[in-house]
Amino acid sequence: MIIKRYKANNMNEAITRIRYELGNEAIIISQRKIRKSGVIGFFSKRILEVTAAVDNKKEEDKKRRHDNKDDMKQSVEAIKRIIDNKIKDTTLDDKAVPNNIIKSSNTPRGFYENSIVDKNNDAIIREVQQMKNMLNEVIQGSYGNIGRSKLQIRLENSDFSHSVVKKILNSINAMDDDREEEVKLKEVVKSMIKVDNKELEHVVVLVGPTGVGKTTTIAKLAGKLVLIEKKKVGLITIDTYRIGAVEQLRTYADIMNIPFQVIFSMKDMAKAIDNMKSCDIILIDTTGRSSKNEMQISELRAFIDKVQTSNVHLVISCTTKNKDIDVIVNGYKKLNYSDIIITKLDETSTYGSILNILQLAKKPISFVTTGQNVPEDIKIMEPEELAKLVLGEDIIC
Ligand SMILES: Nc1nc2c(ncn2[C@@H]2O[C@H](COP(=O)(O)OP(=O)(O)OP(=O)(O)O)[C@@H](O)[C@H]2O)c(=O)[nH]1
Ligand SMILES: [Mg+2]
Repeated sequence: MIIKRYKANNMNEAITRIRYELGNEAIIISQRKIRKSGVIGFFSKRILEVTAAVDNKKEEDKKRRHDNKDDMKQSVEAIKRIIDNKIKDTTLDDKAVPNNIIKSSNTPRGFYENSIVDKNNDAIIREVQQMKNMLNEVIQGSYGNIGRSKLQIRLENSDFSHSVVKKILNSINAMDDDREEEVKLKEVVKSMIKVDNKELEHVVVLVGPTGVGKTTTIAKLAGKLVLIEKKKVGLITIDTYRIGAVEQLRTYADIMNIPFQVIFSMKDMAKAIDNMKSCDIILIDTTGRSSKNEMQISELRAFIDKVQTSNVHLVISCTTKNKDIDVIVNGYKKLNYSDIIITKLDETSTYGSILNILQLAKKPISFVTTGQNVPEDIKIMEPEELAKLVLGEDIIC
């Protein structure tokens, strides 16, 4: 607060001086008539003494606010320009955002020249940082939907991979007729689903990652073939790696009263198959392997080569993440699988993964499994039924 006294001949003169020196915000605290000091003053004319005050903090704040406002305005302009560029790329990454604008004193003159370069004001840095976060959210949220049709958003929410979504949308766009979008969508999805309806024959090998349900599926298939189709079935396992794996399959073989053999080395394979030559179908269970482990996959390949069959089914769970589907489907391609068995349909409510698997594998689905019950939870599903699942019109409970 500044307090100042003015002596003037009249109030007009006092106010003019006060305004000039203290500004328009100044207020008059008091006024009184006085004589000049000293003896001469005693005989002189009375003059006016006016006391005025101004809140200098207010003035400083106002000035600071004004400066800050300017800075913020410039920050916003700078960010807006970044966003304008970035919206085209749909993301706003850290490299593009004002940390370097604010902190770097080496920023070349030019684009950010008049913005906030060289200002180390913590408050502004914080605010700009908050704005950056907010803008990122906005871009990834509502702005992320710009240019995306309802259909695209729906497909993405069904867990279809980007390439599958793109393929579906392109196919629909290429359809030059007046049918409803929903009808076209179903037709496109159905056309992307291939099912292998042919009967199982000779030697069938199941391969796939750990825990997807290979052994359980072998037991289900054996049950279906033996109990319903009255076929002669033999079971072989090469899974001596996991404790209990052999017993798991032996138990099913015992219950169904069918031949069962465990293979410990490659040279035993031909012999075991020969021993079961009276069987209509021989089902071979394998050890769950990571598709990333090339040595294990090569080992499996050597076993399969010994079997000399073209009936190799890749077993994969429909709960597998998109990125993992890619790795599994491609990693197992070395085994030249002929079909896909998709398991655990009962464990999810979005089935986009089915199309993702098929698009990458480019092989038909032989079976799907829908629960843990042996032998009933296995079936062949037609493209129509699978399309309904994939599009969310049906679910497996
Ligand atoms: N919910 C559900 N569970 C299943 C299905 N198929 C198998 N499972 C379960 O998945 C678990 C693993 O099944 P396994 O048959 O042992 O899997 P695997 O692929 O042989 O496993 P490894 O031999 O260890 O590689 C078991 O608890 C099964 O009951 C299915 O369709 N739905
Ligand atoms: Mg197993």
